[in-house]
Amino acid sequence: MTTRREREQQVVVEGRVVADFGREFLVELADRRQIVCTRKGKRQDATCGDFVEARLTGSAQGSIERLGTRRNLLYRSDQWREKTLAANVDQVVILLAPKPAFSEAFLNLSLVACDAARIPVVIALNKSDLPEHVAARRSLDGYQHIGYSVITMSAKFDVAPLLPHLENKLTLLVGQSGMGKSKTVNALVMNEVARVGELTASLGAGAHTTTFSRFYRLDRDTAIIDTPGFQSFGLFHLTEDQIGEAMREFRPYLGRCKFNDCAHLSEPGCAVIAAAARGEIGAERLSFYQVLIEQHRELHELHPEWSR
Ligand SMILES: Nc1nc2c(ncn2[C@@H]2O[C@H](COP(=O)(O)OP(=O)(O)OP(=O)(O)O)[C@@H](O)[C@H]2O)c(=O)[nH]1
Ligand SMILES: [Mg+2]
Ligand SMILES: [Zn+2]
Repeated sequence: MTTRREREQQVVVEGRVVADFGREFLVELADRRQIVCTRKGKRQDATCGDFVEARLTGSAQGSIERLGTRRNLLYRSDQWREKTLAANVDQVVILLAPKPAFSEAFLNLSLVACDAARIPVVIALNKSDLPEHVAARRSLDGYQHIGYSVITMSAKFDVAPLLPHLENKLTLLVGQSGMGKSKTVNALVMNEVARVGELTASLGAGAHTTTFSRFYRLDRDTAIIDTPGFQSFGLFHLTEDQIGEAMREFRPYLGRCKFNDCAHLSEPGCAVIAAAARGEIGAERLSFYQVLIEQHRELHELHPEWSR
């Protein structure tokens, strides 16, 4: 005779990670039941969006036994650690705001990370109800020019411009703290499901800044993942070539430099630098790229043990 508890422990179920609390994960099963899972003895390597097999250890508890193959994985990294953001998403919406003012470096780093992970991107400027949005929107013209979708919206008053982009997709929302990711999720779900950080007079992170990633279903085939804001999108895990290829307007010129191993910093006969001099590549984007490569080299020289 086996006890009920023993029988439950033998049951392996399939599900999807819908919240990543760091040490524990919320896994949604086929019948929409959600169980809290650990991942014992392993690295905490599961992430929101992962398909998993879990062994039941109680009526609403389990342990993740196996991760399914990932279609894609977005993560950031520095010399010390890697942080997964989500897996198996259809697209990323990078949420920006005019106030607090978004960082253009953050935007460029996010674009490189998404491109290197082969995940399509939409750039969304939120808080269009604020007067500062006009200048902020103008600063995004260059991104639209090189082929990115740029939309303007207000989580507070009008999320309609975002809707057609979300349909039948799993979207990952990323952005710095205070841009309005959680407010956007609440507007889409039409409920106060995600805690919004009402900024205090001191500015900085609100009291309700998001601390873990969570998946919200909008309809049967549409869902969105809210993530905690962060300030710097570290790309330590990428190679210099991957970074160069992720600069989409560089692509027509790659392979045309005088030297095969040209890093487009100051080498003679560089096709990328020549294109920038003719105005075919934006000076700010080239300078962002060059500073990134220089920082990347410094970090990798300090930590050769991690370099590929
Ligand atoms: N005026 C205006 N304020 C907004 C809009 N969207 C969000 N906010 C405000 O911006 C602040 C931050 O919003 P959140 O949704 O908590 O921002 P977040 O991106 O989730 O921030 P983290 O969780 O810290 O990463 C709150 O005070 C919101 O009320 C908007 O469209 N217009
Ligand atoms: Mg939030
Ligand atoms: Zn070059």
